[in-house]
Amino acid sequence: MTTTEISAAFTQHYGAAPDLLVRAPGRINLIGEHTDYNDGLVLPAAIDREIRFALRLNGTDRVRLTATDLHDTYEVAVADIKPLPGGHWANYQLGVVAGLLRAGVAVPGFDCAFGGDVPGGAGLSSSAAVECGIAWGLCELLHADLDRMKLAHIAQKAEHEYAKVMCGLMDQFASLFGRAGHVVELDCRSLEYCYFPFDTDDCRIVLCNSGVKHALADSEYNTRRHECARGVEILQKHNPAIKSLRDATLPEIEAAKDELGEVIARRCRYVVEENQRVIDFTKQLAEHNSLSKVGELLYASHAGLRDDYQVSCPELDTLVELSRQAPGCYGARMMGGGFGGCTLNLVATAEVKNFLTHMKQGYHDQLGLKLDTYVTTLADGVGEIFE
Ligand code: GAF
Repeated sequence: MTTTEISAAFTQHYGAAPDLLVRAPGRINLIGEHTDYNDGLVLPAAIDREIRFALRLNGTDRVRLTATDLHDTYEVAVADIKPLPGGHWANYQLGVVAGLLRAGVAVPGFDCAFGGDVPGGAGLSSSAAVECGIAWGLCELLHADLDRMKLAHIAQKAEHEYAKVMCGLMDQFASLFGRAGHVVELDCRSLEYCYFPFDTDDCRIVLCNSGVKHALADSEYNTRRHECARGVEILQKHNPAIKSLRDATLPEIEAAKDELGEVIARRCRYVVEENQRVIDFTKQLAEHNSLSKVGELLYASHAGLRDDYQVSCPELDTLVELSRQAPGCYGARMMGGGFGGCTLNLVATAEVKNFLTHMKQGYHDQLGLKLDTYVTTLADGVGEIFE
């Protein structure tokens, strides 16, 4: 849905024009997967796929929401907000309102129509975009002075408490802190961050959407978190300085491998190696800019996610294998939580067209599936839309 369409839907439903239009982008992540909730490093960016909101305070005590893409509405009194069962789409907004109230922002009734072009279930964090857009938009309308990091935490908590996914901070951070033409490294422990220009004259970030989202994605995500926490408990017995997997080393994991058991040892090993890959990746970006070197890191990340962290699926593996023979492709890996969604591919700008043809044909030939692709542009984080 375009901004004009969302604005028109707002006026039709609520009988007046909106006071504020907001855009909140989806995200990609170059490298650093499943490291955010382990106090580790991530390297995401906001992209030119976004959720757009039309907003206005309505002078009542009621929150009224219209999901324009779903042709559905939801209404509740602010005082009655609680998590809705059955994965209801309104949970993301309601969770944010609950978080703002807890942070001392007196949220009154408001009207909101929203929609956009972040494909759902593609691992591009449409849910984080919804959370961050409503959080920022309400603060604008209410002149509430919460900084963006605080908003990211409120949005993350909404995901925990209302969507019941125990996510890390990466997706919300990327949607709020994106900068056009840049990727941003976040240290999820210190919350320090650093922007790196990403030059698209040479290379584009291309997403290949496997078109699958396995039902177990959310439950397996929470399981991985528990496995990592269990790993830390065991490693701590040997070295009390280990507060999270960020602090562990490969020799320490090797030494404790009998106690950890095979599965947890693999999870721990993957996280430690992936953190190192983020360091190696940003070093390349800052110093050498060798695309084939960063491409190798992407393939290594995928292998770890597939074999040790075990969050890939046959469709994603097929796409990554196809990319190896694709024209102009430096590297590829599955992206996001896993069990479906997109692969991220680094592709020489001059070869993007040939790359897409190769991938679409190969995916169809091997799995009989249609492949949607997105050639992304790196965008600014959440902000107002000026028409
Ligand atoms: C999902 C989560 F929401 C993020 O916090 C992150 O853990 C990611 O999976 C995996 O890197 O997108």
